[in-house]
Amino acid sequence: MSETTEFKAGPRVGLIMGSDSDWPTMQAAAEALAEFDVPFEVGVISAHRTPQRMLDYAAGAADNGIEVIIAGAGGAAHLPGMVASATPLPVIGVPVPLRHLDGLDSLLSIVQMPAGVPVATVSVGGARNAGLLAVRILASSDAALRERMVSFQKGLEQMVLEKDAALQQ
Ligand code: RP5
Repeated sequence: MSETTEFKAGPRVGLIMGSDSDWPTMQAAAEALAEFDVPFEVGVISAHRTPQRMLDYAAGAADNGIEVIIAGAGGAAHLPGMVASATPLPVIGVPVPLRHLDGLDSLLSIVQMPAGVPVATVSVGGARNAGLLAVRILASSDAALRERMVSFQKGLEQMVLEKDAALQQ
């Protein structure tokens, strides 16, 4: 063993989805987390096809070091809400748009939670914002991550200013 033991951080965010068909939408959340070097795990967990696996995952997530869960699903999108019912962790729901109804079904399935069981729902297909929101939640108790979020926001501001400047020429 080397003199310095390399510390490898475990996943802080659980990024789960109801089907592998959700991945083309959900990978934007993975990319956002990777941009901030936030360690995360990815998994397919179906509320309807693997209900016990979903409950086991939700119940064990906090003890496994997960701090935020991002859950994406489409159609009768019960995964985020059911996961939120079985964990004390913050859950961010991503309505995945499917072929029918343009994702309105997914949105309403996720956003209309009963009082007492919150899910922070992002826009239809808004997986990037889900990743960024997870970063912000972690950053509330992580000064280094907060600093990175501040410079990310400055980057957004700079981008708009440059576009405006280009228009003025
Ligand atoms: C939902 O059913 C999944 O989240 C997915 O959006 C949708 C369709 O799943 P597949 O039939 O493509 O596996 O539970």
